[in-house]
Amino acid sequence: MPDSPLLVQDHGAIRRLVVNRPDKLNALNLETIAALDAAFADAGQDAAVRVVVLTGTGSKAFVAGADIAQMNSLPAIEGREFSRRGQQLMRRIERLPKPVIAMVNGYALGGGLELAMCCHLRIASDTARLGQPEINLGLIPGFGGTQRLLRLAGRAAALELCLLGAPIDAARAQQLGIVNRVVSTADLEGETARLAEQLAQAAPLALRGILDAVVLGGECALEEGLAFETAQFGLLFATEDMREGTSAFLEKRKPIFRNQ
Ligand code: CO8
Repeated sequence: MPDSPLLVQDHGAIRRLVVNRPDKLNALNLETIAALDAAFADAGQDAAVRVVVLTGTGSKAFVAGADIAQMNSLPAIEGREFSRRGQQLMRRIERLPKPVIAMVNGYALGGGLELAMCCHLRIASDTARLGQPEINLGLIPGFGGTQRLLRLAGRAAALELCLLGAPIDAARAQQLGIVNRVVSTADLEGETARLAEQLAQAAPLALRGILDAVVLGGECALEEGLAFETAQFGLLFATEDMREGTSAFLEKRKPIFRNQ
């Protein structure tokens, strides 16, 4: 029986999804994209899951891109379908109602960087290298990279990475706002676990409100985004967790959030 292209591991309320094609530097073929799509759909619906951590097997790569060998053999019409399925997955991750952390443990290239950019937070090892090298293949980013890199790091950085195709190191990626934190390889698992644990203890409905307001609000005009934020803020007054959080502050104790 062949190894599964995706490993699913639960640690309490934290679900780890591990792309598992180390011989191909965790490149995304259609099977892996389908497995990720199903796994994120499941994580989104499972009330026991409060945070998702996405990473790749091994110490060399997060994901080194879409599978070039598979793309090379695809006829034009299927190339379009490949892009469509990839984009559907990226959008699902970005719109997940719970936080997703990309633990970037090595190369995040092409579709791999696009995958990391859909996640809500990115923590990288100091040896990671990130880039959009599609130009070297006669291609452009096809899983939303032109748009998300532009929004994350601005036009100059998006054009530099996509036009020149050269990868950058983790420190430069942090300077450009592409990754949130950079830590040593030895600390990557521990720091990611700490971050995930902090999010797992937070009020899930408020986390969801933030994700909705920032992700969806960021796609609107300011006036609409502000109206959306107000609506989300007001809705949280109907939650037990908001009463618990404010009461705990007043009673000088730690809140316990129950997702209600
Ligand atoms: N696809 C398929 N196989 C890959 C990929 C990939 N993206 N990356 C690495 N591999 C394979 C190699 O072919 C090799 O396999 P084998 O041992 O069978 O020859 C194995 O992984 C190990 O790789 P290397 O021997 O090349 O390892 P190195 O340490 O020498 O180099 C690099 C590491 C620099 C990461 C190098 O492997 C590399 O440049 N990889 C390609 C990176 C890349 O160009 N990524 C972008 C791909 S295009 C893309 O992602 C488009 C997304 C949008 C698609 C839209 C759908 C239409």
